[in-house]
Amino acid sequence: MNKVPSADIAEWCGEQKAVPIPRVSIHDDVARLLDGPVVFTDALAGWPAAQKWSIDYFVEQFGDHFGLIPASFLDGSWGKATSLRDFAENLDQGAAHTPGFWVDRDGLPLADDPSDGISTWSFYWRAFRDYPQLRDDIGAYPSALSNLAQNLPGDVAAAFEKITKRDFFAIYMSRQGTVTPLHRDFHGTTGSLAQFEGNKWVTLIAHDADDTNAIGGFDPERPDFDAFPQLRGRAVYQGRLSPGDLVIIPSKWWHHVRSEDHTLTLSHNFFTPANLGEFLRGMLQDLATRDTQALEKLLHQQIVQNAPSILEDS
Ligand SMILES: O=C(O)CCC(=O)C(=O)O
Ligand SMILES: [Fe+2]
Repeated sequence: MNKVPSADIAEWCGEQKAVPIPRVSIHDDVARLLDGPVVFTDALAGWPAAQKWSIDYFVEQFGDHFGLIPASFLDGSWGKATSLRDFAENLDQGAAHTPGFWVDRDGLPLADDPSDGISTWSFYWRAFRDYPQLRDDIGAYPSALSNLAQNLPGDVAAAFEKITKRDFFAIYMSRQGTVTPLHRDFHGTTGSLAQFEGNKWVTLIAHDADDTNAIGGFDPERPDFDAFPQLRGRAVYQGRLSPGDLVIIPSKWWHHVRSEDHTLTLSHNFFTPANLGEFLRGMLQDLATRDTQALEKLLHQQIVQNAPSILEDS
């Protein structure tokens, strides 16, 4: 049967003993703790969202919102186009039963159900693009975090999001049993997950400068340290995220998340004085890639447009 570890008792992760993620108050002297992960237990108390947000509330407010629901966090190669209401009302049944139609990564309809019986999935919702008023429901992040991203002017944040193709804020609605596999967040940003409904079991693994994305193949629920010897001796933290909790995922730390219930979470990535440089470097690299493509297209057009005169001249 499912064992349900309590919030302050972590499990063994294979041969490695996991450390319970420290549960702290915004009133504690947390600066010394912030080298590693923490869960703030009272950070959301004053937020309007803490009183308002639930899956039912979003269905009431935005039920007709139509979205593409990726069936896999990392691959995103297919999903279902459905409404927020249909998604939420069919959480017990799963993707195969939810009204809507299957689409590939470009949003083109698929003739057959590609889900292969997979019924755990998340509605990753870039809600703040469509409904910026939701930002008013989010309060301040703990000052100890030195979050430089939270109060960026809207147009600056929008420009950054456009360039990186990532959002600083997003909402996850997830079916019970959904797993977000091990990964690290973009451009060295600090991650945070604010929990509004249901419980999540979070595993965090310290990063190393030599890490490559291959580490993402490690499954903390079936740990194989022989296949990933570089993870031997690495700090592993675990804890349960319950409504009202805010977990901080330090820059570049690997994380794996299991929804123990149907869940509602606000994800917020940000930069601080410590990782602003890395974020900007990552963003400039994105911009360079984008520019190169634009330049290529422009040159291509120029060449094609001028082709007749070149041909005439010859
Ligand atoms: O809550 C989850 O399932 C994982 C979210 C996450 O890791 C992220 O937003 O980067
Ligand atoms: Fe993440």
